[in-house]
Amino acid sequence: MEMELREKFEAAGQGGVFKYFDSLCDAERDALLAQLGQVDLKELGGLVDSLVLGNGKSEAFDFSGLEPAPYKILPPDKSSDPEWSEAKRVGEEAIRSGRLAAFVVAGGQGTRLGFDAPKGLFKVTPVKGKSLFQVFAEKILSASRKYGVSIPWLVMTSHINDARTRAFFEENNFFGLKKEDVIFFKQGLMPAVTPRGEIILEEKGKIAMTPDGHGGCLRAMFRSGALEELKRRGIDCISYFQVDNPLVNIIDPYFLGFHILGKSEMSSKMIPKAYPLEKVGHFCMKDGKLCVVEYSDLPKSYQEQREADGRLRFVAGSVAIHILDRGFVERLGGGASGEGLPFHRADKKIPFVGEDGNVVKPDKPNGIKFEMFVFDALPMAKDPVVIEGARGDEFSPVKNAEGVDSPATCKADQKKQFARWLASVGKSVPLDADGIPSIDLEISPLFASCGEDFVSAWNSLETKPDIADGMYI
Ligand code: UD2
Repeated sequence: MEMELREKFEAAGQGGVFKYFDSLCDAERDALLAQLGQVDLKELGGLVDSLVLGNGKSEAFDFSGLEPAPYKILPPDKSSDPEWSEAKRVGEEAIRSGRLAAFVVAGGQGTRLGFDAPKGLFKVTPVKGKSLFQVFAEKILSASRKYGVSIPWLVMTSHINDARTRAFFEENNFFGLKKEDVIFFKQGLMPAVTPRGEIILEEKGKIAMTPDGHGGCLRAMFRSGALEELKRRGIDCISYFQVDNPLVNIIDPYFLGFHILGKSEMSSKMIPKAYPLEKVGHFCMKDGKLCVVEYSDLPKSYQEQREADGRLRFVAGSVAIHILDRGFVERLGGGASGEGLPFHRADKKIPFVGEDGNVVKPDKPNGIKFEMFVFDALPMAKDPVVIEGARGDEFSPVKNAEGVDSPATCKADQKKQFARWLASVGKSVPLDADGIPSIDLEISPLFASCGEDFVSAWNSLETKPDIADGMYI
C-alpha cells in the first residue's frame, strides 16, 4: 500500500507528504497511510489548479444581469390568508404522515464566539440557560407530541466535535427525544494546502484535514447512510438549519406546505435584511436560476442599492433555513448525476511542521482550505421556492462574543418574542427604553413553540403565572 500511495502522491506533485515517513514508527506510518488513502487526488488537483494556482479567478462572479429573487411575501396575518392557510394544511398533513426530518449542521468550529466546545453546547436562554441543542431538541419534541409522530433529527458534526457532541446528548438523555430518533454523522474532510498547492503536514505523520463546509452535508448524508435511513422511514423532506440560531422555527407547516405545493427540490426562507451590509447571503436570480450570493462576494454598491421608493433592492437575506428534498440530496450527494457543489477557498491559520521539524502555530493565514456551501445547491434544484419569514420569530444567531449577533442580542430577541406572545393574550411585560423586556422571562418550547400555539396553551392553563422576573413556563 505504501508504494502504491507514494507513486500516486508523487505523480500528483504531492510527494512532500512522505517527507518524514522514514522517521515515523509503525503506528504513525499506518495512521498517515490511512489518512492519505482518504484523499481524492483528482478532486484536490482540480481545486489547486482553479482556486489556488489560478488565484481564485475561476471563482470570480459575473454580476451582469443579476436580479433580486422573487419570494412569497409574508401576509400581516398568515393564519387568515387563504394561500398561506392552504400551505399550512398541506404542511401539517405531511408532518402528521411522518414525511419530515429535522437537520442541524453543527460541524463548524465557532471560532468567532470564542467558546471552547461544540457550539450546540452554548447556553442561550434567558432564565434556564438552556443550551442551543436543548432548545432544538425541545422544539422537535414538542412538534412530535403535537402531531403524534416521531420526527427524526439528523445532527451533522465534524471530526473535531463529534465525540463531545454525542457525549452531551448521552449525558442529557437526549433531552427527552428517543435515542434512535437522533442520527449523528460526521461531515467530510478536505486536505489543506499551501499557497503553492502542496498538502500541509500538520505533524510529521499527519496531514492537515479540515471540514469541507456545510455544503459537505449533501455527500456526508449520502455516504454515512443517513439518507438511506430516511428513505427506510418514508421521509422525503428535510428541514435544514444552523446550530447558532435558537429562534429557528424547525417544524414549520407553512414553509413545508409551500415546498410541497411548489414541487420544489429545495426551498428557502428569506428575511428582509436589517441593514444594507448585514452579513447574510442574498437571494438573487442569475441566468434564470435562483442563487445565493454571499455578503462577502456581493459588491457593496449592490448591497446598498435601493428601489425608487427607498426599499433595499437586494433585500432578501438568506438565513440558512431550507427544506431539502431527499431525492435531490441523493442526486447531488451521491454524485452519480455528475452534479456536485462547487468549492470555495478560505485562507486560514493552519499549524504546520517547520524547517526544524517542530510544529509551528502561525499567527496569520498560511494555508488554504476548501469548503462547499449548501446554498450553492439552489441553482441545481427544480422549482425552488423562497418564502418570507418574520425576523423576530425566526432569526437571532449567536455568532460573536459581543455586539451584533451575540449572546446578549439573542437573549433580548428571545425575550421580545415571549413578550409579544404574552401581549397577544393581554399580558404586558415591562420594557426598557430600547423596547427590550426589563425582566428575565422564558417560555419553553415544550409549552409552545410559536405564537399560534402559545394562545391555546395559555388559555388551557388553569392557574396563570404572574408576569415577574424569572418567569418560566
Ligand atoms: C452563514 C451564511 C450566511 C447567512 C448566515 C446566517 C455561509 C457561507 N454564510 O454565515 O449567508 O446565512 O450564516 O446566520 O454559510 N458548518 C458546518 N461545517 C462547516 C462549516 C460550517 O457544519 O464546515 C455549520 C456551522 O456549524 C453553522 C453553520 O454551518 O451551523 C454556519 O456556519 P458559519 O458560522 O461559518 O456561517 P456564517 O455565519 O459565516
